[in-house]
Amino acid sequence: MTGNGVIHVAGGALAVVAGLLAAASPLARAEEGPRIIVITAKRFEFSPKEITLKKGETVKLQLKSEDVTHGFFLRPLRIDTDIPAGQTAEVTVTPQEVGRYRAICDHFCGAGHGGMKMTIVVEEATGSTGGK
Ligand SMILES: [Cu+2]
Repeated sequence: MTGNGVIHVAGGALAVVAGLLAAASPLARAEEGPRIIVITAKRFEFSPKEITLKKGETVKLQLKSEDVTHGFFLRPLRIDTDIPAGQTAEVTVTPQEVGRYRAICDHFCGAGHGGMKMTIVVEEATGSTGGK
């Protein structure tokens, strides 16, 4: 029997996980990093249907496909990426213009593809309060 061997393998896996957690913690402490917004893509919609960003604020969009490959295209914000089937694509964006933008899926994904879109609202940043 190789019972001891199995135990050793399990212990090694735990050590690897612990190592990964330790390696990740310095990043987790950097709270100045970009805000992360998760957007889910599936036939034939994005969820949420609308997000609001602040002008000049850098955000990281995590685009998750729950089924097939989708696209995410928003020319004014210079976003043009594919979201591979079942995977997550990341884009970092810093909007410079206030407005309402329409992001579309630009990778054909089926019958409802033409209606697959979402809205990204960019608002004026309200950074300083009480500066009357
Ligand atoms: Cu599509």
